[in-house]
Amino acid sequence: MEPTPAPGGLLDEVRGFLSDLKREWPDIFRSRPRLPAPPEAPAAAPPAAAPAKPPKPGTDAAHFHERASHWAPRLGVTFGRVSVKDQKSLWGSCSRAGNLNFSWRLRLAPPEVLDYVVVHELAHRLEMNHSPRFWAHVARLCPDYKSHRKWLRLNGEALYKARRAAALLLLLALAAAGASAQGWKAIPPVTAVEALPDGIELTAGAAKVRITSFRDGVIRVRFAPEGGFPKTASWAVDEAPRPVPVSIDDRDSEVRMTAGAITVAAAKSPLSVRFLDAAGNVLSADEPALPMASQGERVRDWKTMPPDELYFGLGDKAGPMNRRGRAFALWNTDAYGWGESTDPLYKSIPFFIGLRRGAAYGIFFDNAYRSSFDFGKETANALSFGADGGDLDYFFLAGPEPKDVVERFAALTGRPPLPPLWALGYQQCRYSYYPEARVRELAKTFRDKKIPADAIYLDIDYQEGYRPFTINRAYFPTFEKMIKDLRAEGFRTIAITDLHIARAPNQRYRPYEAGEKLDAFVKNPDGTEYVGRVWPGDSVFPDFTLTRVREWWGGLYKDFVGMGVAGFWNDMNEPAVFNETKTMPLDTVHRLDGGPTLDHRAVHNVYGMENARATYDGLRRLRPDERPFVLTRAAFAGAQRWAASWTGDNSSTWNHLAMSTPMLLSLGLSGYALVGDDIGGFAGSPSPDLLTRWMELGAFNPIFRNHAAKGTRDREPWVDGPEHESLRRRAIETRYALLPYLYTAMEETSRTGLPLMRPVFLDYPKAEDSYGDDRDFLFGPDLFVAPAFNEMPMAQDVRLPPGGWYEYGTSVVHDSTDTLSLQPALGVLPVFARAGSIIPQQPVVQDTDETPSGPLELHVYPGPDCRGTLYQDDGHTFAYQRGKFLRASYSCQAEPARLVVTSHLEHDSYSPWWSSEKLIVYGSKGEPKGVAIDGKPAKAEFDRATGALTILVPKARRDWTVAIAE
Ligand code: MIG
Repeated sequence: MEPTPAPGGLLDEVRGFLSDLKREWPDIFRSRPRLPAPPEAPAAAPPAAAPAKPPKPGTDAAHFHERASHWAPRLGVTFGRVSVKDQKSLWGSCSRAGNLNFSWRLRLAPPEVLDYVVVHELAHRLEMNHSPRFWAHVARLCPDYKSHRKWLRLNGEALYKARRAAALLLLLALAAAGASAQGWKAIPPVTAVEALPDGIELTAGAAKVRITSFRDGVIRVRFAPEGGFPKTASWAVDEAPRPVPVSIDDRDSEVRMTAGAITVAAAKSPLSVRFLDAAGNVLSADEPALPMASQGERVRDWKTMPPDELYFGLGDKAGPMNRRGRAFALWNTDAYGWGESTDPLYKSIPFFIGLRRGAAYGIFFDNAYRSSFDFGKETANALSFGADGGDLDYFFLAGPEPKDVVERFAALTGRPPLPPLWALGYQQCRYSYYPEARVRELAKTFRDKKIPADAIYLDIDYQEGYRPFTINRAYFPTFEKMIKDLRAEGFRTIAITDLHIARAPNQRYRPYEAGEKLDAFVKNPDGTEYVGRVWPGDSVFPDFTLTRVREWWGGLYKDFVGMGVAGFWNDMNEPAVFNETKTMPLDTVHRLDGGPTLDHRAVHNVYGMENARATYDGLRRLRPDERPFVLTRAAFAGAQRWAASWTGDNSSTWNHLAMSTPMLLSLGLSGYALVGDDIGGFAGSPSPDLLTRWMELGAFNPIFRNHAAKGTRDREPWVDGPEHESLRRRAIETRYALLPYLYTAMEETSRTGLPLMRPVFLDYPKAEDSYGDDRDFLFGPDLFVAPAFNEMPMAQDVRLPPGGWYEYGTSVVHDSTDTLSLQPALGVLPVFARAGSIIPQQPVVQDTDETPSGPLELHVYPGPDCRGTLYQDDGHTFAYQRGKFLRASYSCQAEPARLVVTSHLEHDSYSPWWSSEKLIVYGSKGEPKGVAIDGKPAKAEFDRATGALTILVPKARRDWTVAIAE
C-alpha cells in the first residue's frame, strides 16, 4: 500500500501555527484568566424549570447548567435540563413560549468562555443572533457584555483555531501514516491503458478507472479500487447514454481522451484526471497529490480549488448559496427546527456547480450512500467528495454557461413534469386544520374576504390514530362531501399520506393487512419485519425498492382519488423514525427487484424519492389524464420527476425569511425547480410584519404555501387586522395576475429544467458582482426581485442585473449601473421588469378555475431585445402532450419615432379564456401621435401617472402588429 503524501509542507505549517499560538495565547494552553461574572438580571424573567436530575456538582455539566440556567430565562427561554452526552459535548433542552422546544448540543468549553458560548448558542438556536433588538437586550442585562464579547471573540477564535489545527494535524498524521488501516489508500500509477468504444479504461495496480463519453458535454468517471465495476443501476440517471465519438492520444506521462468539446487528460503517476475545454483551459482537475482514494468501503476524490471559484448546488443546504469554505453531509434527515448551520437536512442532491469568471461546469456524484462534500474546509485549496460505500462514480457536466450545466443535469436526472395550474395558486396549510367545520370555515373566509386561494391541506389529524389512508370520522363526519363542497368553491384538497403504516394486526386496517400479505415491508437482517415508532405508534415501512410494492402503494390512493382529493403530501419519508438515530437501523434490508438485497445505508437517501415515485405513478394509473400533484419532503437527485418539495420545518424568524431564498435558489440549481418553503415559518409564531413580508416574498416562490406547526398562532392572511390583510391580499393578487407569465415559465422548466426562481448569475454569468448575492433573484427571465429581510425598515442597496430595469408596473426605468438605495415600506416588494420584456398577465381571479373576466394583458417594457412568450393549455390534463396547447411569441421594436409591437401565434391548438388582448406599454412619453393595429387606426389611452399607454387588440388570437407613433 502506498503512503498517502501530505500536501506539500502543510504539516510543518500547522506545527508552526500551533507553536505561534502557544506563544501568543499562552492562556489557552495553561492558566485561564477569569471573567468578571455577569451581573444579576432583574427578577422579572420567567423561572427556569428545575432540572430532572441536577448534574453532579463540580462537573462540567454542573458548570454549564449553572450558566445556562442563568442566561436562559433572561432570553425568554425556559431551560430544562442538561446532560453530558459524551466526552466532548453536553445536551441542554429548552423551550420557549410553549411552542419552540429544542435540545441543543454544545462543545465543552472552558469556564471562561462559557457565558459567551451559552448566549451565542442560545441566540443562534432561537435565531435571534441577527436581531439588533436582541443584542440591545443582552447589553441591557449585562452592560459589560460587549467587552466580554470582544475579549471572548479573540480568545474563542484562537481556541477554535487551535482545536481545528489539532484536528487537521491528526488528519494529516493519519494520511501520512497511509499504511495504517484507517488511512486512505491512494491510487497507484497507471500500468495499462485500454481503449473502449466510448472512452478509456486505465489499470493502476489492482484498481481500474474508466472514463467514458456519456453524452455531448457529459463525461462519466468511475473508479473501482479493487478493479471490478459493479453492475449497479443508478437511482438518479434518467437519460440513456449517447456517447459522442472519442479520440485517444496515449503519451508517456498522460493519456488524453477527446469527446466533443471536452478533453480529459489522465496523468499516469499518480493517476489524476483533468477536464479541459477545446481551448485547453483546465476546467476541473484532481488534486495531484491525492486524487482518488479508498478506505475500506469508503471512496473519495479530491480536486484542486482555484481561489476565485465559487460552488453552488447540493440542494436544500442552509446558509449562503456559495458553498466555498464549508463541508456538508448528505443523509436525509428530519431536521425539525433546523438553523443556519444544521446539516444534514432533508434531501440529498450530490451535485454541484463550479463557477469561475463567468464559466461553469458541474459534477454529479452518483452515489446514494451517506456522502460528504468539502469545499476547502479540510484543506484550504482542495475540494473533495466521497461516500461511505458504493462506487466513486461521477459525471462531469460541461458549461460554459451555468444554464448549460443546469440543463445538462436536468436532462441527466429528469425534468419536473408540468404541474397542474392550480398548484401554482396560493396554498393554505397548517398542522392541522380540523375538524371539518374549521376547514369549511377556512374556505368560506377566503371567499368572503376575496383573498384568492386554490389549495387547502389536511395534515395528520384528519386520520384515525394517525394511520395513513384512514379518516377520523369524529372530526370529519362527512369527509367526502366536504371535499366536493370545497371543490365547488374552487378549492383543491391536498391530504397528507405518510409512508409509515401502523402495525395493527387484526384491526381491519387494510394497508397493514394487505401489505403483510404482499410481504411489502422492510426487514431486519434476521428476516423479521422492521418495526419503528412514528406517528401511528409501532409502524412498518414499505420497501419502495420493489416495483410490486410501489405499485401496491400507488393503489392505496384509489379511495381518496375517488373522493376527489386532488393532491398528496408525502412527509416523514427520510424515513423519519422516533428514535435516537431518527431513522431505521442501517442494517435493515431492502430487497430490490429480483436483485441482490441492499442494506439501509445504500437505500436511505433514495427511500423518500422512491416513495414519491410510487405515489406519482399510482396517481397516474388511477387518473391517467390528470396531472398529479405530489409534495415530498425527502428527495434524492431526480426526485423532481415525481414531486414538488418544500424545505421542511423552518422557523418563524427574520433570519429564516432571509435563508429561504438562497435555499430555494440552490434547489433550483440542483434540478429541483418546483419548490417552496413554509411561509411564515413552521416552528414558532411570526410577528405580523414578518408574516406580511414572507407572504410578499412567497408570491415569488415557485410553490406559494403558508404552513404552521401545531400550537403556534393562526397564520391565515387575515389574522392581523385589516391593514395586514390587505397587504397580504395584494401579494396574493399579484401572484394571480402573473399566472400566465408563471405558467409559461413553468412550461419552459418542464422542457429544460431551468428553474423559475434563479440567481442572477444563471442568466447573467458575467455579472460577477452578483455571485455572492443571497438576497435577490430572478423570477423567470424578466422579473428581478429584491426583497427586504430586515425587521427594522432599513435602506438597502440594490444592484440590478445588467441592462435596464423598470420598477414593476411603472415607467420608471433604471440602469444596472445605477446604485439604488431602497427603503422598502411594508407592503412594497421591490420588483423590477427587464427593459425589453413583454409580460403576459391576467385579471385577478379567486382561484384558477375561475375564468378571468377581461382580456389577456401584455405588459410591454420597451428596451433592447424586446420579447415575451405565452404558453397556455387546459391546465390539468396531458392533452398538451398531444399537441393541445397555445404558444405565442411577442416582440417589440423601437424605431425612430415609433414603437412596433407584434404577436406571432406559433402553435394554436387550444382555445384560451381570452379573445382580446390589452397592451400596456410603459415608458410612453405622452399621448401618442397615432396608433394602428395592422395598419388600421385604433384608440389608445394614456395614463399620466404610470406613463403607460393602453391599447385594446380585439380578436387577438392571431398574428398582429401594433404601431405606436410617438
Ligand atoms: O413530526 O405532519 O415537516 O410540515 O406539518 C412532524 C405534521 C410531522 C413534519 C412536517 C410538517 C408537518 C408535520 N410533520
